[in-house]
Amino acid sequence: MAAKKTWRDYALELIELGFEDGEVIQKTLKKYEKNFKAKESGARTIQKFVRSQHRAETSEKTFEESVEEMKGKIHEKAEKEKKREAVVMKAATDIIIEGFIDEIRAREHYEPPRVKLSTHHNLTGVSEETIVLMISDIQAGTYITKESTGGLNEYNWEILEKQFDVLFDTLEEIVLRHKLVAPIKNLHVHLIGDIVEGWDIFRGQTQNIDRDIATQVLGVSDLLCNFLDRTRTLFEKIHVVGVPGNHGRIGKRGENPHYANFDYMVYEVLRRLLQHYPEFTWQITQSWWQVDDIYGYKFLMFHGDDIKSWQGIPYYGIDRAAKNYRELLELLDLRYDYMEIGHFHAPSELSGVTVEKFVNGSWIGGSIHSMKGLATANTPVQKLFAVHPKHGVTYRYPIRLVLKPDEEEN
Ligand SMILES: [Mn+2]
Repeated sequence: MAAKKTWRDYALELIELGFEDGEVIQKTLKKYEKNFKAKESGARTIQKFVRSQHRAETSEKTFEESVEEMKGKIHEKAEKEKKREAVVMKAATDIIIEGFIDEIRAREHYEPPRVKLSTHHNLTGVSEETIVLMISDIQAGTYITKESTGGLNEYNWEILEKQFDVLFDTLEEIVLRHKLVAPIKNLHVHLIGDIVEGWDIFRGQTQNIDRDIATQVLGVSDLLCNFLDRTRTLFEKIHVVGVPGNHGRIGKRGENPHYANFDYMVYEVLRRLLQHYPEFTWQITQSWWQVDDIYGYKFLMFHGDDIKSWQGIPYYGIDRAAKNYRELLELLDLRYDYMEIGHFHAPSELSGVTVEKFVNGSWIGGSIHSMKGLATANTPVQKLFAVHPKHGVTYRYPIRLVLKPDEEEN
């Protein structure tokens, strides 16, 4: 029995007999209509089949011929693209060149503006500057031996006396140098607390001091008085501002008012010792904070012992204190530009959105507490900076209170 013919076989027969495509589709569909679910999809299936037959007939090219043909097409396309790019480049270059030519033609009679000479090009018009010296964390009376620290640090009253000479000599050198460039007449001394070491701030402190509290107060007042007296050779006016620290407090923390403080006594003694010199002006009150105004720039200062540290690092606390004080002082319509603190013995300058913060160093360097407890010690440093009427704080110097070997011998 012959195999049953499919619609494909029928369609092929019709193609062979020379029927047109349309007729093949019509006839095949009509004959096999029942076998296709929908008429339309059946017609499409037959049409696809008929076309595939035609393609098989016509695509008689060899593989190699087809490759060659394709190569030609690709080359042709690439050539076209290259030409197009060249045309775009040329057009764009022409536009730029034409633009230059037009601009140059339009400026044939251009005259440059007259140059205005800045006063800064010669030094006759230079503004004066004011020097600020931060003094804090002297902790006068501190006694640290080389032996007890394994040679890491040494501190005593004789070293303190020599440090005052180093401070003055360095101040003099910096100021004389800058006076060659700009007039400098005013010094502002910012006393930021912990001038004395105290004697009952922490347990066992009496074993780490070489002067009792009365001699600390009077002795360091003498040294500061002598230092301030010498600054009269460099400056016409000296403004002294003072805030107390935590080492000079009397009694336990919070037991007495914050102004019951030996630092405050030192400031009062200084004011009395120097009261007959007209060069000095004093800003000493019972407040724990002060704002000094220099050319309209406001310098807020307080000691900093209320600032919290996290893992021994106070910088987040300093930042927060700066923002909080900004808000607090709005009660007095007072906006400050710079903040100065001591207490942390880690000299640094911290920038901020609006306020720059200066943290002073100490005089004693590494204490037994910092070295044994935190394995850290900072070089003894006090900060000096200049204030310019137009630019605010400009140059700044760390004054290192380190004795050279020959100074130690004397
Ligand atoms: Mn302190």
